[in-house]
Order: sequence, then C-alpha cells, then structure tokens
Amino acid sequence: MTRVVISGTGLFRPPHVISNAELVAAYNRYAELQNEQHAAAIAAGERQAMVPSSVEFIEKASGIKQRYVLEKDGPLDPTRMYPRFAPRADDELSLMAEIAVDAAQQALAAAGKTGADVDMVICAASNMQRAYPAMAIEVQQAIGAGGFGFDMNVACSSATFGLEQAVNAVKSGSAKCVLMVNPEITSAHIEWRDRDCHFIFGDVCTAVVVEAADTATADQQWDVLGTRLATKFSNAIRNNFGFMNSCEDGDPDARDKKFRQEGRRVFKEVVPMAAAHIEAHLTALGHESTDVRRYWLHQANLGMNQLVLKKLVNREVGADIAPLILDEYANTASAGSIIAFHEHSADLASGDLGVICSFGAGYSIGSVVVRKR
Ligand code: CO8
Repeated sequence: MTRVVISGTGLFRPPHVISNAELVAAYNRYAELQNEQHAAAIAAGERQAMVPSSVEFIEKASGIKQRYVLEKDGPLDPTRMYPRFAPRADDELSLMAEIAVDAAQQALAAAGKTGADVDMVICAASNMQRAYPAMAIEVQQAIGAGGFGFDMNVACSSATFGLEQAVNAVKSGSAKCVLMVNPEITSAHIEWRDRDCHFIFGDVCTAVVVEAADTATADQQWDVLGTRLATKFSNAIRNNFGFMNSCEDGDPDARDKKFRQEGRRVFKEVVPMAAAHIEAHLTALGHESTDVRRYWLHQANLGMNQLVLKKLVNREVGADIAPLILDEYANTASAGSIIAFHEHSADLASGDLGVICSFGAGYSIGSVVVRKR
C-alpha cells in the first residue's frame, strides 16, 4: 500500500483584526439603538430589551480575545452589523478562491511543488460562496493544476474529512498529489446581532498538500498513520440557509438562515465523543493517548479542549501538548486544527506522534494521526 505524507501547509490570514473591545462596543451600540427604536413596545411588555455583551464574558466563556476578518467596517457599523463585500464579475476570481489560492501557494512552496504537480483539489469548508461551478475547480484552474476538483462541507470537520479523502485518493492511486484548501469566510454567516454567538468566529484559509511518500521532497514531512471519521445527527448546531429558501416564501434574513447553536449542549455532548474517538483511533493504531507528543485540536473553546485532553491523558496539559490558536483567530470552523498544526509543528522531532482532530456541527468528528519523518 502506498505510504502517504502531509508535505506542506499554508495559511492565509486576513488583513483586519477585530478585538473583543471593538466587537462589544459595536454590539452594545446596536443594542442601545434597537432599544431606543422599540422603546414603546419594550415599555408595553411586548418586546424584550436587548442586553449588552461583555468582553469579560467572552474571554471567560470561550478564551477568544480577537478575530481576523476580511472586512471590518460592516460588522462594526451599529446600523449594519454584517460585512460588506463587493460583488465580482463571473470572470473574476471569487473571494473564496482568492484566499484559497493564497494559502495554496504557501502550502505548495513548503512542499516544494507547483500547481502543475497537483492532480486533485478539494475545497473543504463550512460554507460555499455559490452552488456551482465548484470553488475547487476555480482554484484548480488558478494554480494551473491538472486532474479534478470538488467541494465538500462537513462544517467544522470539513478539513479532517477532506484529509481522509486526500489520503485515500493517493493510497488508491486515483491521485498523486492532492491540494486541500479550507477557505472559511465565517463573518458572512454569523449573526453579528446575536450576543450569544457574535464573538465566536473569524475568517481564514488553510491549505494542505498530501502526496505519496516516494514523491515527497519537503524538509518537513508527516507520515499519515491513519484517519478516522464519525458522524451523529444533531440539531444543536444548525443553519437553514439554502437554495430552497426563496421558494419557502419566508424571510430570507430570518434568524434560522445563519449560524445558531446551543453552545452549552454542544460542549457537554461533544467533549466525551471527541475524547472517546481519539482514544479509540489511537488504540486501533497500537498507540496510547500518552504516546502523543502534540494534539492539534479543533479551536472552538479553550475549556472544551482542556476537558478533552484531561479525559485523554488524565492530567492538565499546557500549550506544548495542545497549542491554542483560538485566542488570536477565534473559531475558524474547519481551519482551526490545521492552523494549530501549521503554526505549531516545526519544533517536533523525527518520530514524534501527533493527532489533528476536529469536532463540530453534524455532529462530526475527524482525526488524523501523523508521525514526523
Ligand atoms: N456577553 C455577556 N453575556 C452573554 C453573552 C455575551 N456575549 N452571550 C451569552 N451571555 C449570557 C447568556 O445569555 C447566559 O445568560 P443566563 O445565564 O442569564 O441565561 C450566560 O451568559 C451563559 O451563557 P451560555 O450558557 O451560552 O455560556 P457558556 O458558558 O456555555 O459559553 C459558548 C457559551 C462560549 C458558546 C460555549 O458554550 C461554547 O463554546 N460551546 C462549544 C460550542 C462549540 O464547540 N460549537 C461548535 C460550533 S462550530 C461548528 O461546528 C462549525 C459550524 C459551521 C461554522 C459556520 C460559520 C459561521
């Protein structure tokens, strides 16, 4: 069987930062304006007054301190509260493809490859900019790749699910060199006017090159020892945005057409699932959770990751075992565990074992066990 490696990663980081203080100031001003506008209905008990958000809550509940975004004036304008993206002509590169190409070029450079070496492109992300043609095919053309491409969406687990498709394609011989990109423009699909979730997400794009060990020339290479995926249906994280909305004669801007979740329920239900999933995967590969030098976990919540790790290794672990990037990037959906891997893997030694693991809507969990070559 062909041995498969991860031979390069790339990261596109958007140019704008929104701090928690800026976010909360904009939200609180929006809430004040709403309360002024609906003062009579609130006084008559027909409507609930909006309550303010707080930096202290956000940092204590999630560990998030800031987020990168592609556009910050729109979400911080209390009379707008969503980003402003200029429409592009059909013959211009779409925004998702543009950030994917940026991350892809970095990943290819790290792998010592060019676009011409790539024969499969996967665009794996939580939201797609359009129904078709696939973003992956646009990226394929933009980087000069051959072969084929397709889009896939498993919400926050899109990247690990994408990696399994990439690894299996190389193992089976249907591709030689796979580029997977994870353009996450989360700012267009969160509800900035809802304090329960306005702080959660950030924009970013990651890219990973997967190829056969015998074609890899990169300085840093990671043997993929195994991949494992699991799903279990849940409505605890849901978004009803879709192509049938306009036929349903409802409000296209209704609250259910953007990200919604029962955060506390997700936390409680997903932590034990993720810990058991990783442990079972490691056991199947003949390893124990304490053999792992580094865990690159999904970046949704600091406390969540600490609890997953505590269940796995029976003790508190620090950033050296499980690096945190959500303080800087917030939850970047599928890209989170890949950012952690990209930024915190170079220091590992040959032979060190690591686990990339994502968990999120679906529910979905994906793990990729790697060993540094
Ligand atoms: N400021 C002040 N107070 C607040 C705020 C705020 N901003 N928000 C909520 N509160 C209040 C609540 O109203 C509540 O008040 P009360 O007790 O009076 O009812 C109190 O604070 C506590 O609220 P919660 O119980 O909701 O707070 P938690 O401690 O549970 O923290 C979190 C909320 C941070 C959301 C936490 O539950 C969490 O992180 N859970 C895990 C969630 C998770 O992992 N989700 C994965 C989602 S990502 C994914 O799968 C990808 C989806 C696709 C991405 C799409 C891109 C847009």
